[in-house]
Amino acid sequence: MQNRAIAAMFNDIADMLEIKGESPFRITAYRRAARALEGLTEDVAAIAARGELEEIPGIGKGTAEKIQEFLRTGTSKYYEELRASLPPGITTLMSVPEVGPRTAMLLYERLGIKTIDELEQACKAGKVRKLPRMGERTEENILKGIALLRRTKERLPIGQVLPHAQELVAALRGVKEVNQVSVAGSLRRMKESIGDIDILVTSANPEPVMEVFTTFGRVKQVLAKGSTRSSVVLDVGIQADVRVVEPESFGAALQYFTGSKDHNVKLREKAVKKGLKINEYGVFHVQDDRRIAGRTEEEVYAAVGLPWIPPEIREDQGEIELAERAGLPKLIELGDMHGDLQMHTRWSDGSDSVEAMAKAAKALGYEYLAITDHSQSLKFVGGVTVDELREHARAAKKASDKVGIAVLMGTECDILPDGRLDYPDDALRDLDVVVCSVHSRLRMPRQEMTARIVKAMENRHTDILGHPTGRLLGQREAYEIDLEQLIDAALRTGTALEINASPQRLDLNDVQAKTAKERGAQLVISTDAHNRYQLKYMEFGIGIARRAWIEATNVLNTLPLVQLQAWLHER
Ligand code: DGT
Ligand code: CA
Ligand code: CA
Ligand code: ZN
Repeated sequence: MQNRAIAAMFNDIADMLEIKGESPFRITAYRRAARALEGLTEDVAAIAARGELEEIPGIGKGTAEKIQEFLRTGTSKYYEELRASLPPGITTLMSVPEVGPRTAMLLYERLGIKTIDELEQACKAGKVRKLPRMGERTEENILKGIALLRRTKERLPIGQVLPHAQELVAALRGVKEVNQVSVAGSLRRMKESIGDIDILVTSANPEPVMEVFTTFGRVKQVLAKGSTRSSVVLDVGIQADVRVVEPESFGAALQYFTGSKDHNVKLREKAVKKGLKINEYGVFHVQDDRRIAGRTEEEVYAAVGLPWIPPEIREDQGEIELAERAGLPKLIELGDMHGDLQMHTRWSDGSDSVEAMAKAAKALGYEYLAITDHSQSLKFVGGVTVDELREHARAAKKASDKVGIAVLMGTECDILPDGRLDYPDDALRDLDVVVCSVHSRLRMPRQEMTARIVKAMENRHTDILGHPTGRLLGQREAYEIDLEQLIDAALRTGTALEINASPQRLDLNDVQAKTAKERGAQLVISTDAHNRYQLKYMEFGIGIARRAWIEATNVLNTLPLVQLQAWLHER
């Protein structure tokens, strides 16, 4: 159905006529026509075919002609000419919350402003207040609008976004007028950073849905509120858009707005070869515009001869080609995890007891957990001394018996600057799980740092290399290391590489984890939880692993306890 596309064109025309200061009559006519099309349940092409366009309330002779032209050519000459007649960039100015069409044009004509940067400079220089109907207040408001626009344009780490998005989705799900709800976009693909939150909804009655969306507790500002689309800014400083789509188009819209763009481009090319076209409304035969799919994503992929492809791997990394040959991996799922192999307690810098962590792990359905407090040289986080290790192990055993879950006694042992480990061999020997990580002297030259870590992996007591690159998302770059050499060492020594699921780390990242997996390295996914709530971080680790095409068999802590212990003993 082209109804929405034509409505969008009419709204654009109205915007541009407003910029040009045209008669309010004509502007209103286009806005009314846009609304009429949006409210239509029947395909406008069918109405046009019966010659009944002008019978639609809100459609007149001029707009009816443009609808027919659009149905024939996919655009309208008048629309294209209008666009060409306006300075490029003028609609960019209108994206600043305080700037409407008139102001945008005034700014362009009087001050030659075409970009948001130029607008900012002009406001700061006090030039804007001298224009008619403007003042100091207007300047201040425009500057605030620009700041907000910039803030909301920044990307946020997924850890800061996902919880709010989940809350928002839950709030929408609670509205009785809502049928289906899903996040789309980069969040559904579990990218490590998110530009904005995209949500899709089906509802026969969008008004109460939009009301709940725009009044959600974490909304800081409402950017737009309409019957098919609304946008807000959440207090964490990220934009969220909700779109209401028709049930028959829900799958198509979900597919379209999940992206990635590259994946969608490839999919559309494939459709074209079959005489089909895919858009956010459905899959159609090019010849007669007959719809053949759109209600579910499965339907959309099936229409082009593919199985459904998980969102996390929709990045045009060969997934479409593999899907064609029915060769997609069976991606790991949260439910595959049997335990968590890195966490901290009050024995070092964690804030919960061993027992509290054990209870929380059990509540997550795990069969085991490893307590891996910091080692002795990390004094500033209360690293466990050799003397304390025995008592620490007794506490782990006690918690294990009391809670009824296997508590493995471990350490996150520091890798010293020369590559030795922070505990003597006879202390390491008594531990069930040894995770080794770098926490000091982070700025070594590449060869030295790589050799340091490789040496630690060569220690026969090392089981897992923790947060292999040391990056902190948005705060600290990775150490200088040669990851290929670390993977070589992992294969040679049988050391597992960690995907650290803490949203501050996500280390290995998706690309690195994919390389490690392809080379056959053994992986673990651990939360590095510092309190019992953080055990839930596993979700982020699973996201990274799925983006890395990882299957349950690639990950050690999907093993049942007995098999995990066998692996640990062999070493
Ligand atoms: P983000 O928000 O920057 O983290 O990344 P996305 O992927 O969520 O991107 P966004 O929010 O701009 O758009 C959501 C999805 O909508 C995107 O993944 C694919 C689709 N999409 C958006 N704009 C276009 C476009 O111009 N062409 C195509 N083919 N798809 C688009
Ligand atoms: Ca997005
Ligand atoms: Ca978006
Ligand atoms: Zn660590």
